[in-house]
Amino acid sequence: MKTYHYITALSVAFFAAPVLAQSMAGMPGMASKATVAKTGKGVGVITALDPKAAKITIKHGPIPSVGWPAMTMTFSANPPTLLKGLKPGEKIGFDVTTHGATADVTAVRAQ
Ligand SMILES: [Cu+2]
Repeated sequence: MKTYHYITALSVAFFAAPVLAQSMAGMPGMASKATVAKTGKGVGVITALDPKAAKITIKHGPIPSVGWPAMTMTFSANPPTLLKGLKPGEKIGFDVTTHGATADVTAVRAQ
């Protein structure tokens, strides 16, 4: 009986090992996919500006190239100087670069 249990445990370990190795190998791939930069162009209305923190909040339309539906969200301005002269309520076109869950606005155009 003792031998039987030992063999069972061993065979479970043997069969589980490749699965475990495979899922661990998948993790770095997923991580790098999440942090890979994507770029897109959007159009929206500025709802808030925080020049000190270099933040801009935009109610924007869908941006398919980064997989976003329409939403209101806050971006980091990169470079921060692109916030100069902007006002809440202004309609703008903008370029965005995403890094996983965070996003930078990298250019702003008058609409
Ligand atoms: Cu968004």
